Amino acid sequence: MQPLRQLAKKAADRIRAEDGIIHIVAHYDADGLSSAAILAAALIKLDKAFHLMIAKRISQELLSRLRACRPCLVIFADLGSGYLSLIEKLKTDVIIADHHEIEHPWTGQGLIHINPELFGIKGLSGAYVNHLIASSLGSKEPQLALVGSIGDSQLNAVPELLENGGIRREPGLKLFGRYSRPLHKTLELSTDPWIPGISGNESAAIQFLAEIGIPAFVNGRWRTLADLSASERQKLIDAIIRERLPEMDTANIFGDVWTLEGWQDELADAREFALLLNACGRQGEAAVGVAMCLRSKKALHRARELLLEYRKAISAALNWIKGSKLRNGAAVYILAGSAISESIIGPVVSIYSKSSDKPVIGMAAAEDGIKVSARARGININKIVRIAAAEAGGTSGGHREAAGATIPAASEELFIRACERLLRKSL
Ligand SMILES: [Mn+2]
Repeated sequence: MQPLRQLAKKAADRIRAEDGIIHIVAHYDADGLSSAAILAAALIKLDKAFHLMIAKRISQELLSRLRACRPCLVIFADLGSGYLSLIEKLKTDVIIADHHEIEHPWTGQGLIHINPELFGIKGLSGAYVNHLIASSLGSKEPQLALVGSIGDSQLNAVPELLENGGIRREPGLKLFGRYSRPLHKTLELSTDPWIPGISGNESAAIQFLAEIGIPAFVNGRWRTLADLSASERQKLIDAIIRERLPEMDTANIFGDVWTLEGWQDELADAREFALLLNACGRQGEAAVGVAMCLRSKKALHRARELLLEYRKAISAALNWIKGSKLRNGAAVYILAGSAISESIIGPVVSIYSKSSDKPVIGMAAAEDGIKVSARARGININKIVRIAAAEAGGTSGGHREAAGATIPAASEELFIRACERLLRKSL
């Protein structure tokens, strides 16, 4: 990771030298919002003036808005590498700190491009790349870098982040609400993994705890998963596996649990932190997510409300899919129109693709055409989406197994035909 660090230092030097307003444009998911907060924290410490914009993608419209600010330095965080030919037209100094696939190699004057893909390094997040810049500026936020990495499932830098301190890793139950929900609620509301006979049934969850001898209510308050002693936790794990998960993949329920020291309630759990950030960004209140990263208590309250709305929107979308006839070819196509919001089509396709052995490609109506989101295992879906989107007159960006694109309205048939041709060739 040495070459990355050198580029990060170059970026840090450029930032230090800037006396004007620094414009940051960050992606709107958990990785992008933690990237934004990491940069913001560093710039605040240096007393630099900055302006922050959160974007779903780079568009002509976004670039015109930027250009109107006459920026002297723009930092693109967790986006940009897929849109070099558009960014080039900004004609200003640019730092791109991203990890998405690179559209074409522009090495223009005034560009510092930091992306692990440049060196063939995989598994690093946008937040980690921005953490390298911030570290070079003397501001370390390894906890936020971890949250972003978890949000994007890019975990290769985790051992290094752990060395910075402030993060505890232990094997445990991958259930949400470890700090924030009564234990029986955690069990009841667990949908991934689904615990047969308990998920979706509050009284069954309470009864289950009583049967295995774990008190749910002590000293006038409901206990959380984090309140359990080590032996109680073991008892719970044994009981779930023995009695409830005979045919289920138990790996699904166990995994690394990350505790962030110095953070309260659900923010102490890095997975929950990432989920809250995603909810803020995708429910259209990205600023709340960034403020939460910068430790605003009010922002956390608002984020909780947004998470409730986000969960509702996702389960409504999954229900819509269940009741719809999907197009089936070399991939499964979800043509959602305006039935699913473009800002959640990505997470919805992600969840749906877990139960599909074919690539899954979702499409939803967007302000500027049709938003496409694709997931696949074992093939480079990004390449396929990139070519198909270009044939349909659109733009794209993403990773090997998760890609997104925007194509013009009414071009979905063109796009699907191209995907089918390319997929059949690659299978
Ligand atoms: Mn990312």
